Amino acid sequence: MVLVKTVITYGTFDLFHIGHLNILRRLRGLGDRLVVGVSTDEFNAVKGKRPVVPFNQRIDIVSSIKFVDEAFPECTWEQKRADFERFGASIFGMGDDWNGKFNHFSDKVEVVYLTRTDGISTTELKRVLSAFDERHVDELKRTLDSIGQIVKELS
Ligand code: C2G
Repeated sequence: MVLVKTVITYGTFDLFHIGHLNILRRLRGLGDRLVVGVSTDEFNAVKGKRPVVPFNQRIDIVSSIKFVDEAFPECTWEQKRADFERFGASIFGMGDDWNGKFNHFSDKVEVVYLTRTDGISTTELKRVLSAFDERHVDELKRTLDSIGQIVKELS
C-alpha cells in the first residue's frame, strides 16, 4: 500500500502574491499532496485582519493552483487537530513569521516553518495600491497645479 504524504497549511491569502505561491509550492514539495485551509472573512475578523478580497474569491484562487490538491475553509483557531485527522496530514507547514507558534502540534504532525519571501506582503501591496487611490491622485494634481503656479510667478 503506497503511503500518500499529505502536507497541510493555512492562511488568508489576501491579494494573492508570489510569497503565497512560493510557500505553497515549497510545502507541496515536502510531500505528495497539499491541502490548504483558507481563512474565512469571519475568522479574519477574529485574527484582526480585514481582507481586501472576499473569502469566496480567495478560496477559488487557492484551489485553482495546480499544486494545491484541496482548499477548505479555516473558521477557527481550534480546528487544526480535526483537520489533521480529516485529511490524514503528516506535515503541517507555515511561513517562519509563525516560527515556534505551532510546536504544540508536534505530537500529531511534523511541524515545519519555511522562510518567508522577502520584499512582498499583503500589507505592502495595500499601501502601494492606496497611493493610487483617486483621492490621493486629486491631491497630487492640486499640488502639481500650485507648483506650476509658483513656477509661472517666478519666471
Ligand atoms: N507568506 C510567505 N511570504 C510572504 C508572505 C506570506 O511565505 N512574503 C506565507 C505566510 O508565512 C503564511 C502564508 O504565506 O504561511 C499565508 O500568509 P497569510 O495569508 O498572511 O496567512 P496568516 O494570516 O498568517 O494566516 O491558522 C493560521 C493562520 O490562518 C495563518
